[in-house]
This record gives sequence, structure tokens and C-alpha cells, in this order.
Amino acid sequence: MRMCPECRHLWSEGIGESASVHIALVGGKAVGKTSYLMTALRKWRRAEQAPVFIDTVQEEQVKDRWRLLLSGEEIEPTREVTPPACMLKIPPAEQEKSKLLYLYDPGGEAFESDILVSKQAYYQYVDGIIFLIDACSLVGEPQKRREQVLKVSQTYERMLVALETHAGLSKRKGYSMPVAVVVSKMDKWTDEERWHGEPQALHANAPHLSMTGEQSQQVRALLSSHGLENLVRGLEQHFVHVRYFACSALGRRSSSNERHEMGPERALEPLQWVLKQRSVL
Ligand SMILES: Nc1nc2c(ncn2[C@@H]2O[C@H](COP(=O)(O)OP(=O)(O)O)[C@@H](O)[C@H]2O)c(=O)[nH]1
Ligand SMILES: [Mg+2]
Repeated sequence: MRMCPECRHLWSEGIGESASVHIALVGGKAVGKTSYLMTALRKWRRAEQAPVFIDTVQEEQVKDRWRLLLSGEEIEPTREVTPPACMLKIPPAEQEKSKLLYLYDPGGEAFESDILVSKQAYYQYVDGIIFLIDACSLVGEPQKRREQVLKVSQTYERMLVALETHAGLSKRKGYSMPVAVVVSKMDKWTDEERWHGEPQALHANAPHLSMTGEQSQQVRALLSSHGLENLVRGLEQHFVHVRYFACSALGRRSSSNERHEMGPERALEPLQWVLKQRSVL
């Protein structure tokens, strides 16, 4: 068995032997990063090339969170600003070798100050990004919305600083890693009367439109028309591969007493898309 050179934690078989891929989740406090990740992993168990956990302690932690989510309870807010990566082994497709996947899910505080950004050392390895935007930050009074939009933009700028600081990349040269932009908590969105006239592709329960360019275009248009046009422009200027998604990790309506009114929707697609861009799936 090998040992992590940083924390001296013992690694299970396989680490350090296979090719690895590192994916970072990005988003402010409570945008739904951890819920998203947990739901995506749970969905992946039943999909092709389902991954296996490398670390049994981590596996138990994730399973505990699955239990909480399934019973309709909230998972604890992430406190670690520099979290240990969630490690998974992805079985090979056909002749290839298995790959190791590292998923980084920091507390939202990580993007609230430049000092904390400078601690996100895993950015030196990052191969792909999942950037979450809470659907609720696109609604509300104009003043509140301006503040929320500003927060999203600041998170984005700090992510660029992390790439520059740790990976030595420069936005002038452009970034090659794929970015999945995910509007989270779509169930809340459809709660709002004002969204009922929106294109169907934006609704969490339109599975026939899954993973199509059409959905990406519609989510992009929606972000642009709700104060995030500069973010969209910046993303597409700086990154070569950007795709927009809308998902619901919990899939229930906040105003409903019924905890399981809807199932989780579309959580796996953004992660799968990023991995496909890196030829991992
Ligand atoms: N309605 C709804 N609430 C969500 C969803 N995802 C997360 N939440 C809630 O948003 C809050 C923050 O979620 P969490 O995953 O801890 O966010 P994080 O801080 O970005 O990791 C919690 O109260 C979650 O229950 C979703 O898809 N729908
Ligand atoms: Mg969290």
C-alpha cells in the first residue's frame, strides 16, 4: 500500500498506478455543490463505467450522505476550504486502462477571499471544472439580483486567479480544460410562477432534451438575459470548451410538504460531459 505524501494517509491499491483526472467543483456557499456531487455519484452507480471508491472511509461518508439525501434531510455544509479529494477508480472502456478520478468539493468560503483562493493548491492539476450557479440567484428584486450576480462573477474571477496562481495558466492564452456551467436547484426555479413561460428545455423534468446542444443554448440564453451576460462572454473568451446545463440534485419543490415530489434530474450529465471531453468516458 502507498501513502499520500501530503497527509500520510494510506492509499488503497491502484493509486499512483493509473492515469488520473482531476475535476474541481466551483461555486459560492450553499449553491448546491455537495448535493450535486452526491447525487451525480449516486446516479453514476447505475450508468456505464460506474466508478468504485478507492478509500473505504470516503465510501462510507458518501453513503451516509446518500442516506440523508434520500430521506429528504439536509447534508452538513462543507467546512473544509481545502478538502481532501473524493477518489474513484473508473473501469476501462474496452482495451484501455482504468483511470483515477479526483473530485474536489471545497466549502464556498474558498472563493470568498483571495487568501483562501491561494490555498486551492489542487488547481495545479485541474483537468475540468464544474461551475455551479444557484437558480435562486437569478430571481428576486433587482437590487438583490445585482448582489447575487456580483457574487457569481467574483467566484468566477477567483477561480481564474486560482488557475493562474497554481497552474501557471493565463487567461490571455486561454484555458483548454472543459467547463460545465450548471444552474442548480431547478426544482426551485419551476416553483416560481414567473418561470412557467420559459422554454421547456429549462425544466428539470424534460429528460428528452438531455445533454443536447439545445438545452445548453437555452440555459446560456437565460443566464445572459438575467444579468450574467458578462460571465457568459468571459467564459467563452477564456475557455475553449464550455457547455451549459440545468439540474436539480434534490428534485423536490421547496414549497411542497411532499419531500419526494420529483426525482433528482440531470445531475450526472455535466460530470459525464466533462469526463467525455477528457476522453475518460
Ligand atoms: N430545492 C433544492 N435545494 C437544494 C438543491 N441542491 C442543494 N439544495 C439545498 O441548498 C443548500 C446548500 O446545499 P449544499 O449542497 O450543501 O451546497 P454547497 O455549500 O454548495 O455544497 C442545502 O440546504 C440543500 O438542501 C436542489 O437541487 N434543490
Ligand atoms: Mg458543500
